Amino acid sequence: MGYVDEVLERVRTKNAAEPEFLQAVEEFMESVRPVIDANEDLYRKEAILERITEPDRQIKFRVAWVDDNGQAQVNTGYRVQFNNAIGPYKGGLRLHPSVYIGIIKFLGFEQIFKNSLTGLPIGGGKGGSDFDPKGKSDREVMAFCQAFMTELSKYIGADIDVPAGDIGTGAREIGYLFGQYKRIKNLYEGVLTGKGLTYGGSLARTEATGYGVLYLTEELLKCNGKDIAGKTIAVSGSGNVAIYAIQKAQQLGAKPVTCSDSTGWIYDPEGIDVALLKEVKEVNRARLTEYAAKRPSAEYHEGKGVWSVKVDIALPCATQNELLIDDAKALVANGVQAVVEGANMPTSLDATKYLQDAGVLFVPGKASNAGGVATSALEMSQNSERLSWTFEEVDSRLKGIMVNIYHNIDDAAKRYGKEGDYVAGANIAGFEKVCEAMIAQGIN
Ligand code: NDP
Ligand code: 2IT
Repeated sequence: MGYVDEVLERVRTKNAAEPEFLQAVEEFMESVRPVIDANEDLYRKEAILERITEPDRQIKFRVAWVDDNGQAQVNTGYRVQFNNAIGPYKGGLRLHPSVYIGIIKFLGFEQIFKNSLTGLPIGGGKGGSDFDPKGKSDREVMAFCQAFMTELSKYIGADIDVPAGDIGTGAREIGYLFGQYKRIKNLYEGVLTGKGLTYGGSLARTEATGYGVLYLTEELLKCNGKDIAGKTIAVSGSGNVAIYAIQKAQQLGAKPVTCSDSTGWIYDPEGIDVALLKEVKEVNRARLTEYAAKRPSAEYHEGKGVWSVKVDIALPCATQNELLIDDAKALVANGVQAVVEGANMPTSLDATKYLQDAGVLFVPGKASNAGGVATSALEMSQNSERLSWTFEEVDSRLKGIMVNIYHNIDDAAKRYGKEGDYVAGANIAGFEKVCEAMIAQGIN
């Protein structure tokens, strides 16, 4: 058996109860197979694949807090510090009831290669908890965040590990987490990103992931002889990534006609009203039914369905495995030209293959949603020099990074005879830098 298959078998056996982690590893292994096969003896001797699929450490802890009824509640907290070959661990904190170690490991693993693709010095990590912020009062969220950080603070630091937002963790949560870190450590440092603008945050970080998805999409289309202007787009999700993807798509002359949340979805043939969506989701923290009630042109549907709409481009921006094989078939039947991931691993492996085989331009999240973490790294730079840059400066760097990522993944795919396979290109380009750094630093 070849080295790749040997390690894949071992990873499957060892992590059998973590399907999302295995899915991420399987995609990665298939992509880097030609790189490994070209120099199998070296990589085997270095145990590079065993080392890169085994986190540096996994921290798991109890988070006890008191709810508004005076009742003590207990959640589980996680931080997986996956790989710091090219920089301090960096990656978000997910607060969602579905969180368990397999979710955090898949996200941390993806983060290694994503962070490498940004070209900035950041390693891969991820954390979170099975805490559900939905329906909790601000005081309950604060109590949870303070308890969570009380333990997490032992393991992180501006030069060690720098967490940020993800599903369920936005500006409010980052504020409470930062306040508690500062109180415990008596240290004012850039230990988190996505901070508020009054205490070390960067302009354009809020917009960065969604904007970045569109900057990459624009370059992808341009280099494939197409234009984003005039395109109709299906977006899923209605959180941080989705909102700013919709906003930038409109600025580029495209028309996003859908969005969704965990209970239903909106079809708005006149184009999503971003100001209204922001009011419903960012200010009122309400359901999309409220959007439909205030927007005569919008239809609200219960359940899933955004991929059934006829569009030119699909941008999954909600969560993992939200675009499955039947969705891919529906999109292709409706003539979709590009699928660009805003979320992490939103497309299942069989759906990805179906789209690629049908000639759809497909870009994986580790490349297309890297604008968020890239701008987090820019926030770290600003914190280190104790300065803050203008919105225009950060935004123009973000755009440059996304254009660069597109060309790097395109080149990597071509170098291995896989032109147009951006999944292979992203994994290969992300892996090459981390691999070289790991080998240079010896066995550890
Ligand atoms: P938010 O919490 O702001 O929004 C998440 C959105 O997805 C909400 O609309 C939510 O609906 C929906 N959603 C979440 N889980 C599910 C689910 N299980 N089923 C259906 N819908 C769901 O998160 P973000 O926008 O920050 O993150 C979205 C995706 O983008 C995630 O995959 C994240 O890892 C990824 N990402 C985020 C980055 C960032 O900078 N924030 C950077 C790179 C990637 P509801 O409100 O009903 O829960
Ligand atoms: O998945 C991701 O890249 C994020 N949630 C952002 C991580 C970060 O450190 O900004």
